[in-house]
Amino acid sequence: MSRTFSSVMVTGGAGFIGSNFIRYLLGRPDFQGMVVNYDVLTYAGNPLSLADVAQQYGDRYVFVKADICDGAAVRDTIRAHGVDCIVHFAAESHVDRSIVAPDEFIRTNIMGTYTLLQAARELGVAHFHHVSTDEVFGSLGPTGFFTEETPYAPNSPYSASKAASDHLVRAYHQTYGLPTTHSNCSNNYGPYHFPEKLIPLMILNALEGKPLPVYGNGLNIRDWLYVEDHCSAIWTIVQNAAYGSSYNVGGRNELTNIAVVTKICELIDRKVEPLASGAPRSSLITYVKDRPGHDLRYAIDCSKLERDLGWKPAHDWESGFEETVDWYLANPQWVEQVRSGAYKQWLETNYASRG
Ligand code: NAD
Ligand code: TDX
Repeated sequence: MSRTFSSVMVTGGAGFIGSNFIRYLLGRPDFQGMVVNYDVLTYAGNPLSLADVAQQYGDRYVFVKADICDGAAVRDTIRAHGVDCIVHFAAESHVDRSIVAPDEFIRTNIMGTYTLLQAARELGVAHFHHVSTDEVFGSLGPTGFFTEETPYAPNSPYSASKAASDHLVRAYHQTYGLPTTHSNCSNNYGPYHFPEKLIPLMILNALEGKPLPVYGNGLNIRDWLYVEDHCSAIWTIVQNAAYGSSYNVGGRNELTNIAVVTKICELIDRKVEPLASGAPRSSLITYVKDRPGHDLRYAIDCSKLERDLGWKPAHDWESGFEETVDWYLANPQWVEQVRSGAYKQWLETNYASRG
């Protein structure tokens, strides 16, 4: 079985993973349809991430600036563009922001997902894929992995709102027979990643000789996946997975945060001029106050996806980190654009209070 679609609506397509997914999808020979990028452009959305795609693909690519909580706009878009598949990325995605101000997470992640599901059901959209996170499963100790059977135990307002959205997707399949699939993925990294998240923040601060703020003791563990591998997993699931099924997606690349930051420092020391002091960039590492409720370890068992659908990641973390550093070095104009006044203010407030 391999499904085909004529019009895929990508919510949150101007964000980090959504923009990578649109680029991936339009570049695939097995997809000849159109892509509707539905995004309200919050601080995290950047149309510049897709400027070349808009030029290259002409009328196969449409951008609609609208909110997923606006049911009328969602319905108009589905009707106007004959949408037969929704791939739903749009979300508030930053754990630290959810701790400071949860409201927008509840609205977008829960009410927004509900609004999309309801519209998809009413208008008979053929497929709804929901993109979610491993953070819904909570925190692991030193051993074990999250599987698709792991009970939900979210610890932050972000992960709780994503858990609620996962449950709504499940309910719309079970109750109304909506043709859904859903995936829970580990931490992504790669091009177009907004520099509030660990890897791009460390790359940019290290380049500028600024402190590298590591939360707590730096021993928290994340399972890193190159963003293009997440995109290939999603497309594999959308085309082939049974309705109502869920899949875990991960890279089998478990690293402590301090190991990630140290590796980034080494890569940058190798690629650009040394700091004025002559010290290695790892000297910029600064331990700061921990994130409240900070999950110790995430690790994904993705054997179901490998076994059922034959998916495999194409990147290991060493090649992926290097490609990512190279991308940031090659794209200073993108970096300048995302560093708007509002973002600067977030950095000042968040890190000032961590001391
Ligand atoms: P992001 O913050 O970079 O992008 C989110 C996008 O959604 C932005 O373009 C933003 O403008 C848009 N958006 C936000 N609220 C909206 C609204 N109300 N209406 C329309 N558009 C809205 O996020 P990301 O890192 O690309 O994550 C995408 C999805 O993948 C999220 O659902 C996230 O939970 C999930 N996910 C992310 C990761 C990761 O490591 N980044 C890992 C697993 C799952
Ligand atoms: O400055 C920092 N210093 C630091 O030590 C930042 C921003 C983060 N960290 C730590 C916290 C985490 O242990 O690094 C780790 C990664 O942090 P984030 O990049 O904020 O990601 P995380 O909280 O793990 O969540 C990410 O992966 C899962 C995405 O933001 C989520 O959207 C996704 O669901």
